[in-house]
Amino acid sequence: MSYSDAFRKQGYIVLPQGLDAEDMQLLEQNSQMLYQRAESLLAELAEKGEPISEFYKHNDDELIVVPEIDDPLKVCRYEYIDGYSQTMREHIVAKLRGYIEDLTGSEFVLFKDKCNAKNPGGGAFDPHQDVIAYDQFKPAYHVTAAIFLDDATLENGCLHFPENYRADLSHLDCSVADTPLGKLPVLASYDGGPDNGNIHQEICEQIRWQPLPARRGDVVLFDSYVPHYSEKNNSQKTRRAMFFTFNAAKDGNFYQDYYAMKRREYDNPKFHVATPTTHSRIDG
Ligand SMILES: O=C(O)CCC(=O)C(=O)O
Repeated sequence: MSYSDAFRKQGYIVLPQGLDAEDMQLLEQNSQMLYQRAESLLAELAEKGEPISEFYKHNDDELIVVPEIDDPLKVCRYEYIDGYSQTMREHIVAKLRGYIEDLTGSEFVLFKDKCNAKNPGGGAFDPHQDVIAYDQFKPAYHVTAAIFLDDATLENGCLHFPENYRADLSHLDCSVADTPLGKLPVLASYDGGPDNGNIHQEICEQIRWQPLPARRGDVVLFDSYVPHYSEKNNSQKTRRAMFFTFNAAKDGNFYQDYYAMKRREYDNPKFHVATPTTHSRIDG
């Protein structure tokens, strides 16, 4: 099966070692710089006693950092990588966009990005479809490139994808979205409460899941409809992965609008769907 057939069927594909040694060296240097910035922002804000949500209302071009649930000084993730780092924009993001354009045969632009730190003992993401979190913006179809700065293993909480969720769930009567890949299902998810954004449990149980361990340097491309989850990191080391989400260029460029909204509404649970942060938890 060709890459694009596999992508159409499963909603994801792996490009083994899609980033070469030179890319990884550049990525490593930049991610260390970005991580340090994220850490020092948390420390500065804690020292000043300024709530993070207030800080971002008047800092338009700063890296966006989200702390761990149980430690306001520990980085859970950071975002706005392309906006903050010219090197990342010109080398890594450009390369990933090229992969997506080759795969789909159309032009794409960056929609959002992030680096999940996934620290020991934390970082589980419940089963979800990414598209649920993006519905306040026009594009209805996105492709994410996940890249791994550390091997993603069963122990440290690698991603899990379905073998073929559309076949598993073909009997379900659910809403569908029109996408460049045809009609794709929008699965019922919890709205509010501790499971906000997660796919209903009884649906998850009907999906045949498979783990997708990945090596440092691998690239996984997945669309915004394919359900996925990851378990917590049971190892002693942080597992770093970056996620660059693109939308079709014909739908418009929303990167700056997305982050302007995120800065205004930092605590909005929309921006924390199925994520392991306190913000994803709202009272239903
Ligand atoms: O970082 C992970 O383990 C999973 C991330 C994920 O599922 C997501 O960001 O949608």
